[in-house]
Parts: sequence; C-alpha cells; structure tokens
Amino acid sequence: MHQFSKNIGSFVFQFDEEIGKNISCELARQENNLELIASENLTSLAVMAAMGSVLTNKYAEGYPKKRYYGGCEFVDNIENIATQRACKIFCAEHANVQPHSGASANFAVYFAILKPGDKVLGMNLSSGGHLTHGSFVNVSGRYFNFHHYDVDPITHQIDYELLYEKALKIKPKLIVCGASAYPRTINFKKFKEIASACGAYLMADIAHIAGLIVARLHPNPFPFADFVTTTTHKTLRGPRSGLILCKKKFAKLIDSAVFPGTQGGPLMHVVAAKAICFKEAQTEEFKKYSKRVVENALTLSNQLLRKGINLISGGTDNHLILLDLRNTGVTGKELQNFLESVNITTNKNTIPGEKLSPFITSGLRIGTPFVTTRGFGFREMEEISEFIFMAIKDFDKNKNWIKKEVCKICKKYPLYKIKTMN
Ligand code: DSN
Repeated sequence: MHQFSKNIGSFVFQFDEEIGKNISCELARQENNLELIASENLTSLAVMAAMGSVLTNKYAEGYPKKRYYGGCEFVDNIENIATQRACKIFCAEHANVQPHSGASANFAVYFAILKPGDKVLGMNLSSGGHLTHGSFVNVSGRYFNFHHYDVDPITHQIDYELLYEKALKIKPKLIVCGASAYPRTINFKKFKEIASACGAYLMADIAHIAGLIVARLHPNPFPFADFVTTTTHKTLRGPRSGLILCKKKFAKLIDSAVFPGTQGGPLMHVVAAKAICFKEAQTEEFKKYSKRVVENALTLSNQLLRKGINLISGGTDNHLILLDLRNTGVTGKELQNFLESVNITTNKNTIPGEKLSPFITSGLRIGTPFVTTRGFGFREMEEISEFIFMAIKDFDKNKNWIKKEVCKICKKYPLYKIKTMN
C-alpha cells in the first residue's frame, strides 16, 4: 500500500513534471520529518483514494433528492451515509457534511443566525482562539461585533466566573467556545449555563479536539451546544475539510446557510473521504490511537517540564502543548526555524499576554496526532523532548546530533507501513 502513495507522485510526473516532482518531494519530506504541528495528521490511504476519485467530476449543488443537477444517485448515497455517520459519532441530531473547511463551517453558522453588527463573544486569538472567532483581519471581525474573553493570566485557563460576568454585561447573541491553541479541557456545560443566562446561542468549534470527543477522551459539546463546527483533518484524521452539527430545530437554517447561503457545489470526493473517516473513527483502533495521542502529549509535556521548559497552563489535557519561551532567549520564530532545519516541523504561536508580533511570537505549539499515527510512543516522546531541549540550549552545538537522531526515528517508523493504516 505504501507504493500507492509513492505512485501518485510518479503518476502525475508523467503528465506534469513540475507538480509530480513536488508531490514526491512532499511525501519524502513527511517521511523524513517529525511532523509536530498539532493540527496535522496522516490520513488513511482509503481517505486519500476517495479524494483522488471520479467523484471530483460531479456537480451536486443542493442536498440528496433535492439537487440542481441530474446524475446524483450515487453521490446522494454517499452524502446520506456521511451525514448518518457524522450524527452517530458525535451524538448529533443533524449534520451538514458540505462545508469545505472549518472557516467555511464557522461562517455558515454566523450567516445562519447573525445579522451584520450583531454581538458575539469569542476567545481572544492570543488566548488560544481562532482567526474566525472575530479577528479584525477576518470577515467575522469585520461584519460582526465580536467581543473577546481571555484566559486567566496566571493559570492560562478559562475563568468561567469572569466569562459569566463579561457575557452578562455584553449580552451577545452568540457565544463561541473552542480554540486552536488551548491545551486544556473545555467545559461545555459551563458555557451553556453562561449562554443561557444571557440569552445567547452557543457554538462550539471543536476543530482541534473532534477526534478526542469521538473517542470519549474529551466531553461532548452535545447536548449543551446549539451548533458545533469542526474540521475533519486534525485529531479526527480525515480529509482536509469541515463539518457542522446542530440540533434538529436548526437543521433547515444551517443547510440553507451552507447552500445556497455561503457555498456552491459540494466537493463530493471530499464528502466521500469524510464518510470513510467517520467510519474509521468508530473503530476500536481509532479509540486506542486517540488514547495514545493524549498519553503521548502528556509524556512529552512532563518531559519538557522536567527539563525546565515552561508550558502555557503548566501542561496539557489534550493533544497539544504550548511552549512558553519567554525565559529561554529564543523566540517562537527562531525555534521553529531551528527545528525545521533538523527535520522537526512545528509552528510558532502567540501565547496569552503576548508582547511580540504574530510573525515572531514567544510560543511554540506542538502536538502528537501525526507522530502517534506513525506509531510513536513513550520512548520517542522522551527523545523529542530532548531534541527540543537541546535546540533551545545550544542549537549550533547540537544540530548535527539532533538531525541524525531524527533520521533514525523516521527510518524506524515509515509512513503507511503500520498494519492498521492499510
Ligand atoms: N490552522 C489551524 C491550526 O493550525 O490550528 C487552525 O485554522
């Protein structure tokens, strides 16, 4: 099966050398690097195959049995299967599987229930929130009147009492919870109490933790949230795409906000790949995998702490870790670059109370979903913590050693070699 992913680059190469070569190089890069970006993963070959299938040829604007095009018998089946599976794994009453991405999913929910200028309360970007939660550079921040809550400056965790007071003062129409750089458990029940107290809808953006929710390693936002949005490619390990889940009473509103409200034709090849990932997520193997993702993140965070590296919130409950580099003498940008040059892929990240620009940052975000799919365990987490520690301590002195060790681990765990991924 490994040959399958190798062959894609060579196949394309026959028709387009420039693109084929780059696909092959990207495969080699993923194989020879430790991918520690918390939002990335390694899909199964079945997911990839569906994305490269003839379904990409089909237009299917509308919904099953209500399309604007003929010839939709099989894509109708696929969309129905995807929808049913999504509802099952998330215990949701309704699912819309057409959003192209997490950002499209979020925008569709805003479009469904808000009018321009309506008040919304979301998490600040530097506290771990997301651009689509009201950043001024995003349409969400331009069209809607977003207010933001921060994490506590000492614990780096959400202060629900402060949030309650803020929500009562602002009286938003919608509260958005969920984050892209928050290493702690989110209390959806508390969010619901706060939303109810101020008469707001509650939307949970679970893009990062979706797989952990399915595996019951993080509380489910249902029945508390009115709307749940997610990507499907992070801990959920599916294709690069989005998904909206909601209560039945909002089904029509959400469906028409996705199409024709904010999107045109659905990407049926990606919808099929999402259906496959929802099936995979129901397996015992996926549950075990998700458990290892969390265990690995905990091991890695404990090892980093033991070496004296500060972590935002002092550790992690989920798949991601946010390093606080303020006392190390290196910035997030520098450390990301150091690590990239020794085949470790990470991303610089702002931290709560950030003083540096988002292009420099005082933080580095890492996560375990990708390397855990590759088969990494306790020992490799210890090694990774040592690589990061040595890179911070004296990069020039240690870089050759780190690169050599990374190379050894990558050889030991080739992509798509483990049985469960076939
Ligand atoms: N890019 C995603 C992440 O890395 O968290 C969020 O959009």
